[in-house]
Amino acid sequence: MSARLRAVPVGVHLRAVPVGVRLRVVLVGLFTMIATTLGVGTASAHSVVTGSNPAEGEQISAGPDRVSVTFNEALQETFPALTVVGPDGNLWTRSEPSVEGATVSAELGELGPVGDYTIAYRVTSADGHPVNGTITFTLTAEGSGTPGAPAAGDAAGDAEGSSGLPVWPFIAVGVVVVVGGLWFALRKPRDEN
Ligand SMILES: [Cu+2]
Repeated sequence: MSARLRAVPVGVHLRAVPVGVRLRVVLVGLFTMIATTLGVGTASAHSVVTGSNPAEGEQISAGPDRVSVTFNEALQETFPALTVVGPDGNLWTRSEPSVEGATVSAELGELGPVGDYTIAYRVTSADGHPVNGTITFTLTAEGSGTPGAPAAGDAAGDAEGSSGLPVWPFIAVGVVVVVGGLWFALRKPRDEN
């Protein structure tokens, strides 16, 4: 029996495999591929935020002298961005940001209207990738500070996300593989005789 199967052409051999088995093989491949794709975002080790002052979600009654965001490892010192935009839409940071070790910081001080303030940061990871994001805190008591210029859109943002790799090519390849695999698994075996 097996000797006879080994003798027939490969194409016929494949068609001898039941559709259910072929479908299972395709599904296992599909899940492997999805897992691989999801792993792409975490494979490279970007610097990760470990804390900030003020902290995410913190309620404060007065601004600290400096606003800072700290990462898990020393940053590269090139082109840091760090802004605080108030509920009035104005900039409240009073200096350019500076990087010292794992921390990027800028002068802040007295704030203004009560409400949500958003810290926006962009730094260069130790591995050379840009990392950006936002942190929001709340001022609970009105300050007497003078705001800076109106924030022009997303001051520190608009760079690519924290993952340096675009994901869509992986998704496109995945769709092609899945559609091809399903077509192969589900097509009617042709009667050879
Ligand atoms: Cu990276």
